[in-house]
Amino acid sequence: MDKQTNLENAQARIAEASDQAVLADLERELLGKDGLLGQQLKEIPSLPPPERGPAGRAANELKAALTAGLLARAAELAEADLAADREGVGFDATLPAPPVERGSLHPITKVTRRLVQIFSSMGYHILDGPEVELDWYNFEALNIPADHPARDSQDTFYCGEEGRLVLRTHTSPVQVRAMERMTPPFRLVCPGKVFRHENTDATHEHTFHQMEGLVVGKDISVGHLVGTMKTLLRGIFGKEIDVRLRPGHFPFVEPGFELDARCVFCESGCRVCKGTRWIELLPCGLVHPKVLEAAGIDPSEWSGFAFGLGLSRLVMLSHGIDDVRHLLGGDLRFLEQFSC
Ligand code: FA5
Repeated sequence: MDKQTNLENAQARIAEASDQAVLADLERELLGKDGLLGQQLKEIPSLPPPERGPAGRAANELKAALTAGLLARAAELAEADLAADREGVGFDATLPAPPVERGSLHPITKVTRRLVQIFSSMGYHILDGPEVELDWYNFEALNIPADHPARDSQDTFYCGEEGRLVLRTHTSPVQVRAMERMTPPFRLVCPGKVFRHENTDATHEHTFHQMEGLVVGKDISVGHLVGTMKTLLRGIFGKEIDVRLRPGHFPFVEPGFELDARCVFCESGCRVCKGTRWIELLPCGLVHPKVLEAAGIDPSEWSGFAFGLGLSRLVMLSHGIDDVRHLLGGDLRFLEQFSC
């Protein structure tokens, strides 16, 4: 059979295809390796060289003709299906529409947005920084040299050559990047994802969220820090909440503190505050002069405070979630509880 007849036969079969499944089989048969086109392509290498060019062009034309025929028939069948639906039982314009599934914001996104709102209203810049960070910004510039024991408390994912790159273990490196670029006075917060090589449990994830805060200005004191934290808590919980400071050690702040907030869930001790009436909220302190210096800011002229809020922990607290692993576990049944 000559090539023209082959093409005509194929076009006739396409025109007769009774539904999309038959058409799909036909497409495989005609355009596949052993089909009409495949056969024609296979013959080309065995042809005398002067005939190969024209044979290649003919194969391309065949492919274009078959593809056009298949597409046209697919469109006809789709139109016919639609028409049948309109006439038959498949379509009833009076039926109520199926419910639309609504997505929702992740609770971490919601609390982040709320915090951004609170801090923007106090004139803070909102910054972002890289999740894959240089060792310098994550540790060295924060007064944590290579042999410092504080590195052990933030189990690190090292990546890149010679351990120069890490997945940031906290949002504090954004502080340093910001101080390098900005001229004091300034205030900023930087929410984001951080990573630690943790043995995970109900309160420890390998990937979680923090929000760093930094204020640099003249005569910044612990009083400014406490006042700002109380404003933050008022914004989140909608009422005045007492806070207290305990000594804490972080090489990039001096003095360093752990800030606790009065339990918002009870009057006399509960599961969340473990009966103490205080909830451990965030580490903070006055920026260490060496950190200011490393970023090119004169510590004899400027001072500042910094804090590192665990966002995952805050979401757990405000929603009574008992396991941090639910947050990024991807279980929609968990997340659907927060839709609104
Ligand atoms: C820091 O990461 C310091 N960069 C915070 C800081 C900033 C101190 C500025 C002083 C000044 P720490 O390792 O304690 O500190 O972590 C801060 C918060 O992150 C903790 O209070 C906790 O809420 C949260 N966090 C720490 N590890 C995990 C974890 N594995 N899973 C979930 N949340 C965690």
